[in-house]
Amino acid sequence: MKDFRLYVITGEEFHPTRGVVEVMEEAIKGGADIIQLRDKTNSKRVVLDKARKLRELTRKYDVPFIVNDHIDIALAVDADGIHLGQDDMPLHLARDIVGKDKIIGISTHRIQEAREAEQGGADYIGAGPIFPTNSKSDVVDPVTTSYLDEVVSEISIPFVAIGGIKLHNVADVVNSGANRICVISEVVGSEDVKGTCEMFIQKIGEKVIQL
Ligand code: 3NM
Repeated sequence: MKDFRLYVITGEEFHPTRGVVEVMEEAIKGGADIIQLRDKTNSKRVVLDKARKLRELTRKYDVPFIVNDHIDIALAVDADGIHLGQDDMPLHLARDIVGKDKIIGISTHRIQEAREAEQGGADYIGAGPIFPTNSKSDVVDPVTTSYLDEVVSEISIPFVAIGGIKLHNVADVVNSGANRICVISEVVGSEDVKGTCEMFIQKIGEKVIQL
């Protein structure tokens, strides 16, 4: 898969007066280099419609497009991949359905889940929530950057740090060895989506911050 640094997931509740395509386009212009449609509330028909529009947008900018949960929708719009949680369809079945060329990402919250995802052929894992977050309802307690230390030392596939990552704390995550950051609220809830992405990209590139 194409490498990435800033993974932005949709969170429409954080921008009630603006459309999802407009907000994600600003994110891409600011440097988001992979996009996920995550919609846990709307009907399949509504999610499909958004997926179509985001597929069109991401094609225009040549940015990979991932659909959360809905394998059928991902296939219908020819998304680049799917993202699954621990309670979703098992990885091997998902792989059988989507084939070897699609990206499959898995959320992990402890090292055993990360090992299983790697052994099962996931293309990347999410590692989180690093910090407290209000963007996910059934979220586990924060795993802190100590989980990133474990992932860095044991896991070889790409991992993306997620959960409560803000401009003010991203340095801690980067200094723990994360090269790829995943964000919802701090980006899509911002007054300046593009500028916020640019600042994230800059901070991800900074690595160890001198004290
Ligand atoms: N997954 P924000 S945390 C969608 O730990 C999601 O697997 C998580 O949103 C995990 O950047 C999370 O607003 C929410 O905290 C991330």
